[in-house]
Amino acid sequence: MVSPLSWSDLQALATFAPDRVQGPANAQATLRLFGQPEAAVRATLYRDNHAWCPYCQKVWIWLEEKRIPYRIAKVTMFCYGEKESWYKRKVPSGMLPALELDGRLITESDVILGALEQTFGPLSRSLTDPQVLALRRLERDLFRAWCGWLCRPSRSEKEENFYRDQFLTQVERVEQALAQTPGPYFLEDFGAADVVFIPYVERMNASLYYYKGYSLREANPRLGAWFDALETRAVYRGTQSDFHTHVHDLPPQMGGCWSNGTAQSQINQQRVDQGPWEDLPEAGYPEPETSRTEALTRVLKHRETLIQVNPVAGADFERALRCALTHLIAGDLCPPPPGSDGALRYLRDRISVPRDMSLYAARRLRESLELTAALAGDQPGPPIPSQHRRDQNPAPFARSRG
Ligand SMILES: N[C@@H](CCC(=O)N[C@@H](CS)C(=O)NCC(=O)O)C(=O)O
Repeated sequence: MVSPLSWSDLQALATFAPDRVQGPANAQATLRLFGQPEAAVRATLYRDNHAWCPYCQKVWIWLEEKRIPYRIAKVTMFCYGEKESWYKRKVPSGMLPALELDGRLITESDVILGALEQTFGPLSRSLTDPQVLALRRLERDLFRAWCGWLCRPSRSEKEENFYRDQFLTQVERVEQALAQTPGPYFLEDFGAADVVFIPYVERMNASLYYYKGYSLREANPRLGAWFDALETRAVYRGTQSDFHTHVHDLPPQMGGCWSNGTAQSQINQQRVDQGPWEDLPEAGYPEPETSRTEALTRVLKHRETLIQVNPVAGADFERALRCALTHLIAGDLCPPPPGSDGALRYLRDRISVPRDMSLYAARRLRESLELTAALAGDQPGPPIPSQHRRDQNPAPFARSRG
């Protein structure tokens, strides 16, 4: 057991400094150039602050895969804060995503992708290619079956099984579609068809594991191989979220997610909420060497706001946080002040991927917050609301971004 490092000691170890503009896809960038001059920028993507919006992820991946220079402007979603008035003047409904392309404002993700395709050419095949169109319809069928199972409470086991089977029928169609080509993607190369499936299949994998005890990625070999192939792509990894983030961002967006209460779903809920987080079927690629420095650097950037907005933080949360960060970066357990366990767990439960940091960095930070909290006690943090996520209001962080 050691004493916590000082903020300046920690700062000296916070060496994560990726190139947000020219380097790999990342959620913090506001400008992406892909080696081109800023004058080459013709597009601005308006997407949500927290990278929770699935339709935004579709456009985001498309722009990154095609390496189109663009700006990013972030907007608040209704479920976690107040919509910016400048955005309501632009898009009165407040809906995301929107894209400004050569000064023209476009809404609706499919219309946006169509306009991008017309301007910059298709990503592999066109969205209007007959095979891509058929796959887009399949994606919608899968989406509807997922909502049917997840987003309504079942009145009986029979009804629950009925909706589960409806979903599994659609999954089988997806497995067959993936089997049509020798590679792991929907068509011969990675392309628009894959981009259309990514956002919701990622959310299905997370939500069904947690609420239904069903592991989409593990139960279906073709989908498993598809996820593995996606994770070889830096663009996908840069936009990828994790189970904890999705299972708690979806209920207010979808109007509720219902657990089937099975023993497996309960085991999975415990693992996602309290760890251990290793081996969750949410990521299959090896942990990057930078995960700990990434987590440390990201916390330090916002440390004052993180302390201010924590509703259970007492006077000594500042020291408790240094204890957790000392464990994160030096590997030494460091006893936090008595009574700080609830505040540490409040923070553990509000790390959002990829908004705050990447998946492995978040795992390391959650682990250090939990191991440190456990030295003080077993007080849980305040529960995560399911009707809204105003506990995730970005406004104080936007002010402190500087
Ligand atoms: N059909 C639209 C759907 C877009 C949509 O539903 N966006 C949601 C976020 S995922 C939204 O902006 N809702 C308003 C809000 O939450 O603030 C599209 O494809 O772009």
